[in-house]
Amino acid sequence: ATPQPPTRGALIVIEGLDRAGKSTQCSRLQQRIPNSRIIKFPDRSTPIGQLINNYLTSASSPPLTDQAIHLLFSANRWELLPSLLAALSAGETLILDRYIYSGISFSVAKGALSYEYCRSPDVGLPLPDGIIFLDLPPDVAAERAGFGGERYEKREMQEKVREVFKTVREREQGEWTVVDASASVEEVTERVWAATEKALRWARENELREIE
Ligand code: ADP
Ligand code: 2DT
Ligand code: MG
Repeated sequence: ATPQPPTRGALIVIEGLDRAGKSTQCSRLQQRIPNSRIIKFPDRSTPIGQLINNYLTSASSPPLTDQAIHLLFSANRWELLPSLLAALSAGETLILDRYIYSGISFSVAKGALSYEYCRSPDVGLPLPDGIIFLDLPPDVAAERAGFGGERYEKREMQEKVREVFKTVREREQGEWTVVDASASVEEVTERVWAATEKALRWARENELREIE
């Protein structure tokens, strides 16, 4: 018999505000899904990622303009695209810790850039098979460990980002699941898993699409 190409891997995105539990849930998912890998955006290890890291961690003046940093976040996704596509076609499932939805939400929340402007550089990237939004009020997030003091980790900014995320969930195509992230780690994992199983099934039966 002719050997069949492997089924493609699934593209699963975990989104949410800072300290919503994204990294915790990504690693728990990764343990449950055979042949899977976590990709974290921004990927600070690349040359573009280092520019992003400098922007987030230092109060350099003058800082990069809102446009410049926005485009760098998107470029950071485009530079990884060939390796993402290669992994997916080889059958590996990718669990993304943030994606274009953080890109739109954080930049729009700053107030100066339009929604259309912010989404346009990501058009053409692969559309996730499932997008799971971990929803947590910023005051609950503030009580969790891990406050880093990076550029966007301020109460007012987080409130605005949460608002923009609502618009993003209404406007952006894809299968969205909102999970109440204030539940216990185990409960959140069960809800994330239910959504993930759907995404894995979808990916077995459908071609990968692009963000339009
Ligand atoms: P993110 O990646 O979204 O910033 P993390 O997964 O790093 O969030 O979690 C932030 C902090 O909150 C960590 O100290 C983590 O152990 C804790 N945490 C994660 N999920 C929960 C939860 N469901 N309930 C309470 N604390 C949590
Ligand atoms: P972490 O704390 O998860 O490393 O995120 N961000 C992220 C953007 O503004 N645009 C993007 O495209 C992405 C992926 C969210 C670092 C910060 O970068 C923000 C928080
Ligand atoms: Mg994290």
